[in-house]
Amino acid sequence: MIFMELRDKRVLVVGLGKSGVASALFLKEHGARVTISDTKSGDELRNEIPALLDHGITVETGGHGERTFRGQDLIVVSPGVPVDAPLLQQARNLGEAVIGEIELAAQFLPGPIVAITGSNGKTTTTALAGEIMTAGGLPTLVGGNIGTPAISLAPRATRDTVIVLEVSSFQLETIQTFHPKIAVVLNVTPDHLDRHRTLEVYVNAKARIFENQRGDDFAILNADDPACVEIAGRTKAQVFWFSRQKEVKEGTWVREGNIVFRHGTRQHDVMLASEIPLKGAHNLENVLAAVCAGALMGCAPGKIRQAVQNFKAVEHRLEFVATIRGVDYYNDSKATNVDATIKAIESFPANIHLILGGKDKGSDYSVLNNLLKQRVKRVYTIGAAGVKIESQIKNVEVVHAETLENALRQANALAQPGDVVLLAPACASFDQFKNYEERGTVFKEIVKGLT
Ligand code: UMA
Repeated sequence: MIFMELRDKRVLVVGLGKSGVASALFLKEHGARVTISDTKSGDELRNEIPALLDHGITVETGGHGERTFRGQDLIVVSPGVPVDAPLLQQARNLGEAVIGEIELAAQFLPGPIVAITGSNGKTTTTALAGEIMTAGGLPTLVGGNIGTPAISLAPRATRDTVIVLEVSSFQLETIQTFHPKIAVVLNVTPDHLDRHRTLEVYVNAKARIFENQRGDDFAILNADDPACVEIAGRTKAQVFWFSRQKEVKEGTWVREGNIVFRHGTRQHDVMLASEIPLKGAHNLENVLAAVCAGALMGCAPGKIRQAVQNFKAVEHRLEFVATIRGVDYYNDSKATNVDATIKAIESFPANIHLILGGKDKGSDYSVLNNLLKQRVKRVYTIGAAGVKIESQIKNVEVVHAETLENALRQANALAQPGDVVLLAPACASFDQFKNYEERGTVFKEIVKGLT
């Protein structure tokens, strides 16, 4: 924790979404002279602007003015803003400090941080780790990419508060001092290539989670994921592993159906893997990671077990919605990349009606082809990526549905009892929806209307 001095500092916040609004209000509260700037029009942001103006924050909409970026002591960027944006480069050249919202938060969070990243599973693991810490008797706050900006936790955090944060590659690109006591990397598979350009840049961004770790910290990594094995050497922290498939030296694994935790000579059974109330092998990995984090924070095995048993699936993550005329409907709107879609498909043995599409992120959809052949009856494409997906997938019948509503209407007409209708779109939502939450909510509303 650093507690940078903010009083009377000129600070520009870029992006007026969740992170920007929370940052601007926090900075203002600490005496800074705050401007917030967004490319969206004032009309699009009409719900957010009044509260900012009421707090004496200057608001710029409809684009980022070059002059707005000049003469600032600090610029705080939202995760959705590309780090190499020319105006940010220019500001850096002029000696202005440019940090992300998560870095700002890190400077005002006095307690231990448990940071969780990965291409997939981080929301579930973050929520579960939060529940485990709480059950273990630790005062805990949960936030970050999961939806509650980390900076909004700062006013409630004391030295004793464990901060469990989901962190994305976007957020890690703009850290400086961010220093997790425990850094968890669940897996690294291609995602966000539209922004990061290459897999290497993306992996490097993820690995920055270790950047400020020391020998008395912990890193928890997936022993079954080759990219995790490759980056393990980049942390100075003590490395713990989790594995679905093999015994690990230190960390968590499954032995004869039992989840086991080992640290040095200490080893204990935590719970049966069959007690996990979540679908899919990937969720076993998420549980192993969260259990390991909880055990390293000193939570008792009995409390960890209780927290896992009581855990409810996160909304929009392989969420069961309804059974209609014998057909099960699942909402995995959070499956915003191809790997997440693979995991969603693997959670059902066969007879899947799969809704794919949205805003493409430079992904290769042909890697789905084997699974489509084995498990999927029909694909329904939606959104801007529809045509690209149709050109890359094969071995399966495809319906060009354009909209979620049309996809669901057609799936409802074609599905037989015992089939599964699954929204796991492998794409971002921003072409047709505000975010993946809205896409998932719309899916659920339409499904409820089918009954
Ligand atoms: N904007 C600009 N200039 C730009 C780019 C964007 O002004 O050059 C503006 C947009 O017009 C918009 C605002 O910035 O008004 C949006 O900012 P943002 O995209 O950073 O979104 P926030 O609402 O602040 O939400 C962010 C995360 N969004 C992204 O990383 C894209 C949320 O993660 C996170 O929950 C939230 O902060 C709180 O920490 C969402 C996400 O999609 C769930 N994350 C990606 C993922 O999980 O794959 C990384």
